[in-house]
Amino acid sequence: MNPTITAFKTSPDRGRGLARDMSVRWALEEVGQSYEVRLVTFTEMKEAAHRAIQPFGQIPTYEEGGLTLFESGAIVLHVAERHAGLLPDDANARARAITWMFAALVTMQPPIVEHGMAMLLERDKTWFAERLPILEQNVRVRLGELSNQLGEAEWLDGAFSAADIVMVTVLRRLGSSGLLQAYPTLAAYVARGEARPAFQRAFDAQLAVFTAASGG
Ligand code: GTB
Repeated sequence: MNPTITAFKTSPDRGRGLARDMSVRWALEEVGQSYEVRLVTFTEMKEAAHRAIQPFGQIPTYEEGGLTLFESGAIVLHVAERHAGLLPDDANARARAITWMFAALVTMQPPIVEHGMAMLLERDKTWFAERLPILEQNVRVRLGELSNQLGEAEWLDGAFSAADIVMVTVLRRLGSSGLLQAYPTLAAYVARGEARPAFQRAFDAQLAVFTAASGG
């Protein structure tokens, strides 16, 4: 039986693949696992039926037989653990890949999301002009550190892994901010991720939802 994930019925990202179902779709595509998608409205996300599987009333979720999961990182890890190809066999390398998944979500993501939310919601606030450079600098610090770590490597730690899915997905949140472009090796890293056929299939699938919802 195919797993079922949830995604926005109408994504506010307008099909740019920035919502967190993207990493789950990408992981499933990488391992060749077919999946179903249940689209939910913002209202449905906050209802009891959805909160029973996602306590915070968000997407994505993952249901497979008797198993129900939420948190995109946990779902990607689950997919990677159940299929070959997204985590190294060597125990130490596997632990390092999982460490990088956490680093993406817990160390890289917060300043990126904080910056994105301010750009979205605080532009009209009196403090915005003063706050923006601080938020940008917080992002730059992390991008600089990640760039130093990645160097000229193709992926975070050896072969492509679930860690790269999560990290590339997080970095894509920088979107049109222009912040990533100052770090050419990171921009190239994201482009390498986006060029993977599995990424493209995942991207096209979420874009098709937006196109259909907007009558295209
Ligand atoms: N930690 C959770 C996870 O990783 O699964 C976070 C899940 C989450 O933030 N889900 C968001 C959601 O359901 C959608 S992805 N929000 C509805 C709500 O909280 O009421 C976040 C997101 C939303 C919009 C854009 N965008 O427009 O660009 C990008 C990302």
